[in-house]
Amino acid sequence: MPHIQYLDTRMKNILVIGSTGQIGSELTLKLRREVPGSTVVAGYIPGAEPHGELLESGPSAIADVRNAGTLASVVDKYKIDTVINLAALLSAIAERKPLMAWDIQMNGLLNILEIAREKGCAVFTPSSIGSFGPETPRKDVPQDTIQRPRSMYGVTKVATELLSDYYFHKFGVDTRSVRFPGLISYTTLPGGGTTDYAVEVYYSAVKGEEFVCPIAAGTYMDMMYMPDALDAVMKLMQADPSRLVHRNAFNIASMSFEPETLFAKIREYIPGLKVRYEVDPIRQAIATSWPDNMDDTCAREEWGWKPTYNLDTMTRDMVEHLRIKLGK
Ligand code: AKB
Repeated sequence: MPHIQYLDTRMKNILVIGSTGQIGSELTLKLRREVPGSTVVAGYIPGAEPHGELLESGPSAIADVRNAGTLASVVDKYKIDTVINLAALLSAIAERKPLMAWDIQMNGLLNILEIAREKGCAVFTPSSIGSFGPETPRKDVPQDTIQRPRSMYGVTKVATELLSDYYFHKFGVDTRSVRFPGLISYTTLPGGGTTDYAVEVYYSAVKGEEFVCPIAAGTYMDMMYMPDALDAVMKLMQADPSRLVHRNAFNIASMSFEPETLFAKIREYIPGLKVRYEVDPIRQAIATSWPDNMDDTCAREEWGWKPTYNLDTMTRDMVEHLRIKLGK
């Protein structure tokens, strides 16, 4: 336990930074619906403004992690007690723009943690399977293990875990996090990630278009359906702190597959799916350096993590929703 008085999580006035991204667009609405009496501010950067229900169902504000002054005024204005920091360049794009990735992921995080320290906020900043590297055990990755990633994204994710733990132990800031697998959803597309193929193939399948796969057959990665990922954030942020042995960041897992297994499952629902491989060397190098699957025992024991979806139930749901969304 930290030697400084522990700051309890409140989850009443919540700022979601990156609210229009793949996770934020769904998490912001879920928090507004499911946390009674909460104010959930949709933080965004110019050019990625909220629209529709996200804009209409609650307040929104410019919240660029690189601008500590504006962030602090949003935190003051809405009396924010919890910051969900989803600002990040994903793994493949971060390899193309490493300095920008460092700026957003590290300088941005430091701004948030300093504000949290001064104003007593809890902070959630996701880590990822990207925090592992080739020296990590390939299978059933333990909670505490070797993390020597080779990508800039991975470097920033390990540093995020360490810096968040530092602020907890040193200053008592209530930081908590999970290592997300590749996330699959039908609402908002991811962008610039190594696991994006596992979302994009569903769109191609439903549209009846050939899918060009950038990841080689046989490459296993942990994946998760978005509803489980959102539940993980809610459950962890509301967990009894006295049960948390770990903080930044918990392994969470629900399924691990390689491209051919996914395509075979989709063909059970859309038999005509056509796939051609055009392996992207940047994404493939990253994927090869990541483990096949994580062991999530600590998350299950310390805060009751339990996923609901498997590959079959996720695929059925994805296909159903995309058919409606795409009018197919
Ligand atoms: C990516 O592929 O970069 C992300 C991740 C696994 O963190 N989806």
